[in-house]
Amino acid sequence: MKIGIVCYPTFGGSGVVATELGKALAKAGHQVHFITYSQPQRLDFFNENLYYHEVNIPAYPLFQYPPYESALSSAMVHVVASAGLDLLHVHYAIPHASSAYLAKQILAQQGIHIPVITTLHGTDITLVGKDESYEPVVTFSINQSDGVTTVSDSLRKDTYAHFNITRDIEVIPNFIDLERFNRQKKDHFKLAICPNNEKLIVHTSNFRKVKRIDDVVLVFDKLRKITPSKLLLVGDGPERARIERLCKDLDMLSDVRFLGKLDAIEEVLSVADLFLMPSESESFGLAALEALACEVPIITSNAGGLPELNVQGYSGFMSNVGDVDDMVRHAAYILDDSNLQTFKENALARAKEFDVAKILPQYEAYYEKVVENSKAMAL
Ligand code: GMT
Repeated sequence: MKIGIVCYPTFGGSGVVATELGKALAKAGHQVHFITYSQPQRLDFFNENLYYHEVNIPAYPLFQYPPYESALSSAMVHVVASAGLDLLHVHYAIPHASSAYLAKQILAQQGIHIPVITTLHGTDITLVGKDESYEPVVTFSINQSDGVTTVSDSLRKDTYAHFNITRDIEVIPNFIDLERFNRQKKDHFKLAICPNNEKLIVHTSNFRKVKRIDDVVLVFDKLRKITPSKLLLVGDGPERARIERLCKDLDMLSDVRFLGKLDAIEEVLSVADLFLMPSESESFGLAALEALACEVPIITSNAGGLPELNVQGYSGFMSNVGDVDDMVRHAAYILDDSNLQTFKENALARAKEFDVAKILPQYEAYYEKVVENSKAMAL
């Protein structure tokens, strides 16, 4: 099949999932065309089935806000027509689904019928999308898509709850490439950070409010008094400066390191003992799945789709959002030397259930179904 993939190319779960999906589809023999405004962060793999088309957004003094959606629709029109695509798969509703709708209408006038699948990732529904500035367009473009998927059952329910959706939604969870995400031997790195054999706690995110990084810091501050440990904070974003101040105020800077944005996240996870994700809302929690794949148990909140990933008392523990003391109690239990190895083994076993080899066929089957349905509708 020839598939066009549209996504945000920079750091962020939706772009990572879209790019990894495209790479896996290309390896499986499909022809994949990425249509994005810059080269996707994880597009570090090339084979004869992968193509990348940059969306050109010309500047003009009149444009206070460059009309990205129009440029994106035009790029979709060009690529679908010139490459003879069978399907457009857009990730994150805003504005990709409405741009795809416009491209589809333009192509129909040229006698080209292109089905569109929209994958909803989380904040496009739970946060930004339901704002009245976007809601009518999001509702319309979800309803007009030929196929819609969400990354968890929780997000599917949220979509029906927040929008007037009149169509079926398929759940296809996030997945993991276990060839890349696995526990590597990095003893020298562990020794450099934890010279006295302390336990290593990791949090990775885009440092937005929804991630509740204050809770990461507060959990760690209490935990280090029970179990000698160090904290690595990976990523960057609007909350970082405030969180650095909080660590300074709590006199923790000797036990905490801010690593900033990092590509080789699997190397850090390979030396970690515990991963923290206390998010306010999380449609799936891809970063937690990456940790599990590197044999790192997880302490998460029970928000959104996290209960579909984290198995209570097996891969880690869940607590109510903001329940710092409960998280500390569970973290200390996991880190106890008599429990840690079992949790590490369970973490890997749980990650294997989301192996790309298991999830890719679900996307392929859904693609076939949507393309067949739309051919039948066009007759
Ligand atoms: O986590 C983020 O804030 C980034 C965001 C995105 O859309 O780029 O991630 C969302 O999509 C991921 C991939 O499907 C999910 O694993 C994350 O849980 C989800 N984030 C939230 O719902 C907050």
